Amino acid sequence: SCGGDIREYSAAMRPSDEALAFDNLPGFTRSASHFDHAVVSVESRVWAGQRGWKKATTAHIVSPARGANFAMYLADMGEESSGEPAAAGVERFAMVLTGEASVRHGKKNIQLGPNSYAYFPPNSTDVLSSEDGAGLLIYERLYSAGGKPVFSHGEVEESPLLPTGPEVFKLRKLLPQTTDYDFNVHIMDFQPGEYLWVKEVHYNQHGLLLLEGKGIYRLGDKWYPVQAGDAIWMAPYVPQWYAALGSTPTRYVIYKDTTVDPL
Ligand code: UGY
Ligand code: MN
Repeated sequence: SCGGDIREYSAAMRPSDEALAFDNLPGFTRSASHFDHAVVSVESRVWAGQRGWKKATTAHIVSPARGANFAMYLADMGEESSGEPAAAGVERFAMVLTGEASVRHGKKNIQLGPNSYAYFPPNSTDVLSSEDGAGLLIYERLYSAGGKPVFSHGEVEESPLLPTGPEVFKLRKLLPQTTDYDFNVHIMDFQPGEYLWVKEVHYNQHGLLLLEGKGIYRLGDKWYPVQAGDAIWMAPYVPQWYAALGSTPTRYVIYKDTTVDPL
């Protein structure tokens, strides 16, 4: 029957919280993939088993299939899980995002809590494991520098702040800045309203994970609203710029291939 039901359209007047969570909109994603950059937003993770990872799943964000010289993925380690060493000649950097992992390095058993990291040089035999579960960010690449990189580990906040020239963001580099290393992992902190001074274009590649905060990332001629959990791949020479917005600071972690001869 008609006439009896009163139909109101309150959603048109004032969207519900659910409607405002755009990531729940069917078929909608902020993820984007272009020849020189990609955004992999939180709702686009695909978890799968991966050789070498026991009782763990991984979600790849960047790999050479994109033309990258590195791989970037998340590892969701379950109880009593482990990650075998990387393939021969491959170096690995792991940062703990959640939970607790450990590394057996020689006779030492190193505990890695949230916000700590470890670097495994190529052909390291050290095994990563977790008793109660952990969420990890992993970077890997075929080592190319011909030096002698060594195992190291640390906690982000204990790494010293470095000078940034005209930039206002706070900068840490988690690996030694020597020619023994062909990449580094930077931690960058912005207060809301702070932005990159340099509208960067450079030969280096990046794999970025936004750990906290939100803002606008410019990649090429596109502008992406981004929030904690979003990941970004930047190819060589893609114009890149970030402004931190909202009411809380931004922190991101970013891979950069350094001291590699661009020729
Ligand atoms: O070091 C860098 O290239 C860094 N500032 N890039 C970036 O944040 N997109
Ligand atoms: Mn850059």
